[in-house]
Formats: sequence, C-alpha cells, structure tokens
Amino acid sequence: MTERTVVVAAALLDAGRLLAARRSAPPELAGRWELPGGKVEPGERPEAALVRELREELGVDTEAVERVPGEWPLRAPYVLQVWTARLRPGSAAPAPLQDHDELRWLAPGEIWDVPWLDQDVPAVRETLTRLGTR
Ligand code: DCM
Repeated sequence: MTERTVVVAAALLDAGRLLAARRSAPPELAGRWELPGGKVEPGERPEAALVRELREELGVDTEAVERVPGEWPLRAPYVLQVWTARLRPGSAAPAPLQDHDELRWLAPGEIWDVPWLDQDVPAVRETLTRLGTR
C-alpha cells in the first residue's frame, strides 16, 4: 500500500510576481486560489510532474527552479510540496485551460489579496520567506 502521494505545486514567478490560480473544481475547492500543480505519477520525478501539470492546466512551457523546503498535509494520502518555477523563453502566457477559471499575477504586496486554499497558505508563506531572503 502506498502511504503517501506527493502533489507538486508551482510558485511560478515572472518579473517578481507570483501566479495564483482560482480553482473551478471540485465544488469544495472552487473559488479558492492555489499554487497550480497536481499529483506526481508513479515513477515520475516531481520536477517532471510539475512541468507536465503546468503544461496541461495552463498551456505553458516551464522549468522547475528549486524546491521550497517543507511539506504540507492535504487530505490523506496526499502531501503538498512546492517548487519555484519560471516560464521558458517562448512560452505562451498562462491560460486557465482546466481546473481553473481565473489567473492572477500577484505583486509582492498583493499576495494575500486572494482567498488561498487553507492548505496552500503555509506553503505560500514559506515561499515568500525564501524569496525575501535571496
Ligand atoms: N491541491 C491543493 N493545493 C494545490 C494543488 C493541489 O490542495 N496547490 C490538492 C487539490 C486536489 C489534489 O491536491 O485534492 C490534487 O490536485 P489536482 O486535482 O489539481 O490534481
């Protein structure tokens, strides 16, 4: 039995802004904002899962940059891990293709303007801490 499944999420950064995505499904998560991402498949590297999920959900070409230290519990058996990521040259701009109905690039002073999923709040906070110390 698998005891945990990693969900990878991206702190996608561009020009000093962070991408937030508003979920359109499932009903219990709809309307709340998240760092976009999804489940790592068996045998898949988390960084590869991140790039795949962002391509599927947002139509972008990205690369994972570095892991944000920490791991946050979701509904069992899922745990959330976060990587910073960037758009690769020539990537399309992100568009809400599935799972989301709105996207926002948040400047540093706007990060807490959106109602994040409860479980994403500590991950976003840790991401900001890391960015602030570089
Ligand atoms: N999830 C989350 N926070 C994120 C990304 C995903 O809480 N930043 C949750 C929502 C789903 C599960 O992880 O329950 C899998 O995500 P998805 O449905 O996007 O594959």
